[in-house]
Amino acid sequence: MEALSPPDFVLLEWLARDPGTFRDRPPSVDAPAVQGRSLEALARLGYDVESHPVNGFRLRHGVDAMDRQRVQEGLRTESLGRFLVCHIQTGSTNDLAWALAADGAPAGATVTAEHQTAGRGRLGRPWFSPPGSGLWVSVLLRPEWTLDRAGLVTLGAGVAVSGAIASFGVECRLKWPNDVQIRRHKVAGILTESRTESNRIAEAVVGIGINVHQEIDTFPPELRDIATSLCIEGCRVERSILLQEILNRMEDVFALEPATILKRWEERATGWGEPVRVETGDETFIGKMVRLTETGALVLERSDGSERTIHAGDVHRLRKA
Ligand code: BT5
Repeated sequence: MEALSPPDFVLLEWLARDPGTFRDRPPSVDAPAVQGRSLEALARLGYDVESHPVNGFRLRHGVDAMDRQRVQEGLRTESLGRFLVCHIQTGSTNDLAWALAADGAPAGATVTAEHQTAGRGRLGRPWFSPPGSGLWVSVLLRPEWTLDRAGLVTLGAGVAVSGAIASFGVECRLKWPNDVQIRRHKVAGILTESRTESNRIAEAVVGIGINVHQEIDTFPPELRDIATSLCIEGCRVERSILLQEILNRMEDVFALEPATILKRWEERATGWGEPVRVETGDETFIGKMVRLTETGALVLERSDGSERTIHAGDVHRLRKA
C-alpha cells in the first residue's frame, strides 16, 4: 500500500489553503528535490498542480481527496458507510472489502481507493481506475436474500448510482445488467461478487466504479468512444459527496420490495423495444428487449415472437435500419 509522505501533505495543505492562486514554496518543504518529488506524487494522484517559473505553484481546482469525515457527516444510513476506510492505492477495492468481511467487519462496511492498480469488471475484464479521478468503492452487504435474488444486488446498486448522478443534474440511463450510461457512453460500472451458503447470499460485495474527473484524452484509446466521465458531461462534483449520496440511496433501495427495485430499474433503463444482440459467452441472441423477470433476468422477444430469458451477458445495440 502506498501513502503520501509528510512533505507531500505539507505541500498539499499549503497549496490547498488558496486553490487557484499561485503561492511561493512552503517554508518547511524547502529543498527543490523534495518539492519536485512531492509535486510528482501529488500529480500522480490526480491533484491538478501547476507550476510557474516565477509565480510558484498552485492547485488549480482545489483538493478532491476522498474524505471520510466529509462522507459521513451527511450520511442518513444505519449501516452503509458507517464503517468507512479510504485508501490511497490498492489492487481492487473489492478484494479489500472481502478482506474486511473475513475480519468480521459489519454489514455496510465501505472501502474506497484513490487508485486501483488491478480494478476489475465482470469475467476478470480490466477496469481502468486512474488515481484521483474516479470513485472506486466497494460495499459489503449481508442482504439475507435467497440466491435467486443475487441479480437484484447489481440492479439495486444501479438504481442508487443512477439516482445519485441524476441528483447532480446529469441525465443518465441504466443498461442491463450493470452499466450506467450518459449519452450511451459508460460513466459507471458495477461488479457484484457474492458468497453463498446453502440457498442464501451470505455476503455480497458491490463494487462501483464511476468516472468523475477524467478528461476524454486521459482514457486509453480503446475506451474513448465508449466511456465518459461526469466532468466531460459538465458536472463537477466532489467524490466524497457523490459517495454520500450513493450510500444514502443504496440503503433506501435495498429496503424496498424486489418488485419495486425492478420497477425503478426499468424506469431508468434505456433500450426497451429496441433490437439488440446479447452475448452470453457461449451463445449470441438477437431480439427486442421487452422486460425483466422477477429475478432481474432480461427477456428478449425474437423475430418469431418467442421469448428468451437471459441471466448473464453483454447487450449490444443494433442500429435500426
Ligand atoms: C464493469 O464490468 O463494468 C464493472 C466495473 C466495476 C469497477 C469497480 S471499481 C471498484 C470495484 N473494484 C473493482 O476491482 N471493481 C469494482 P464490465 O461490465 O465487465 O465492463 C468492463 C468493460 O468496461 C471493460 O472491458 C472495458 O471495455 C470497459 N471499461 C474499463 N474501464 C472503464 C472505465 N473506467 N470507464 C468506462 N468503461 C470502462
